[in-house]
Amino acid sequence: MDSRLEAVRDTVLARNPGELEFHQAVTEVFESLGPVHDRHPEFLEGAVLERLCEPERQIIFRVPWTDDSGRVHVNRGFRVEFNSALGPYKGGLRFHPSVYLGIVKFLGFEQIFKNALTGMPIGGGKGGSDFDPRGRSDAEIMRFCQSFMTELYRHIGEYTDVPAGDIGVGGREIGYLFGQYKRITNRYESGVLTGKGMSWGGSLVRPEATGFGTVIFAEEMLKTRGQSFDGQRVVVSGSGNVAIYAIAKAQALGATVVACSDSAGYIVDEAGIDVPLLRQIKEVERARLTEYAARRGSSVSYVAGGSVWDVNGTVALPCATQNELDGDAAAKLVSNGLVAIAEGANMPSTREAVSVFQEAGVLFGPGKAANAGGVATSALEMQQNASRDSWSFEHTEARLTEIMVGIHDRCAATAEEYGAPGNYVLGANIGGFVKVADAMLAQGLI
Ligand code: NDP
Ligand code: 2IT
Repeated sequence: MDSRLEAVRDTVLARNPGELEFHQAVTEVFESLGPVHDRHPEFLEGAVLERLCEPERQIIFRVPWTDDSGRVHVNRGFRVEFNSALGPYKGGLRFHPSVYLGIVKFLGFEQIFKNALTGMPIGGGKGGSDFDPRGRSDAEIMRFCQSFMTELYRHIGEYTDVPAGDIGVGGREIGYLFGQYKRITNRYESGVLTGKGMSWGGSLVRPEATGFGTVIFAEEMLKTRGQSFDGQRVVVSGSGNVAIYAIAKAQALGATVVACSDSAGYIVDEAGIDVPLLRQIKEVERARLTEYAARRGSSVSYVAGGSVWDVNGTVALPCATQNELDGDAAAKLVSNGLVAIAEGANMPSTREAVSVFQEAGVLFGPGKAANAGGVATSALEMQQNASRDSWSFEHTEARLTEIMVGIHDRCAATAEEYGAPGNYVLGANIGGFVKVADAMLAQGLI
């Protein structure tokens, strides 16, 4: 790392002790930015990096709620409003027991650059709670969401901060959160949340957008080597929102997706994952992958525990969570013939894994570029809300495709411009950073 940047990075790490995922995300971005600072000394003079790493505002709050038996629980809620240089803070809410400030900050930090890359007018933020939704009834989820919003509502708004979903937060949760926001404020402010239901301000294609977008990005990478998804053997991790629609899109483009996972294990289905069955089990019944294996019959194997990355494939799409793919897993994938990997999840590959892929010449699409289709379609939802309009599936999907191809091309062109052709990590980090840094300088010392 460039020594000027290393000094700033060391200060950031010392000021944010114990936040390991945030340290990792900051280090990874800083490693790309040396050449930018050679060309743009004004970024150093304006202390852009120091300001960028300090969130504009961090909110931590108590979320008390009662379960169905009347027992009281107290969780912690977070919203980190990281950077508003390009637009209102924008980013999801994650409900998962692992959530703490370091995770919310890594996600919020990544979101700044991701949102810049989309070309849409959105700043970066993230939030969530250490609440564990697993096994909770609808009524418990509703009471939790209502309590969460009873504090959050005063910090958000269509021109201020626009949350959406992430792990553990989907259409059901956004519905309860929106209802409580509307009730408290007495405003039908559609643009305050995205990921809404189709009959009340949601956008077609938003549920599919992250997974579809990740595959569109990967297809563009493959094209640079004269290849495509057609005929590829694909391994996916996760089986939630992002994974399901990544699987659907990859198969629509002619690939066979042979495996996917949840936090308990993975399935191998050599005939290709049955997407309608997977959706029924995960989206409707909220059941586990063991159920998929049980219903699909003897052609499918379920492996409890273990790593889905033991399954060989030519394309890998990690769509579960951070640091789910380490250096050893990367080496195994490479030795099994991997050609390309695109990150549907945020920071699923460890830094060692990224090095393994890059050194092996595997096409590597980092999350902040490859999974930007979700937030980009959230911005399209905001656009529809602002004009009180709703677009067709075809039109919205065409916009998503155009945005993903644009992100791919900008990353590729930026990597080339900085003398590292094919390095999408460098392209995404520099491309996102320069846009935000220019806006921050223009807006003065704030
Ligand atoms: P979901 O809650 O719908 O699904 C999450 C999936 O990942 C589940 O299969 C879950 O398994 C698995 N998973 C979660 N945590 C772990 C863990 N610690 N270890 C192993 N598996 C785990 O979330 P999404 O699909 O929305 O999000 C997946 C990833 O994509 C996240 O990294 C998220 O930040 C990112 N992302 C999401 C976007 C969106 O629009 N939703 C946009 C861009 C990125 P289990 O059910 O067993 O917990
Ligand atoms: O990580 C992400 O980009 C998301 N969870 C989606 C954020 C959004 O505002 O749609």
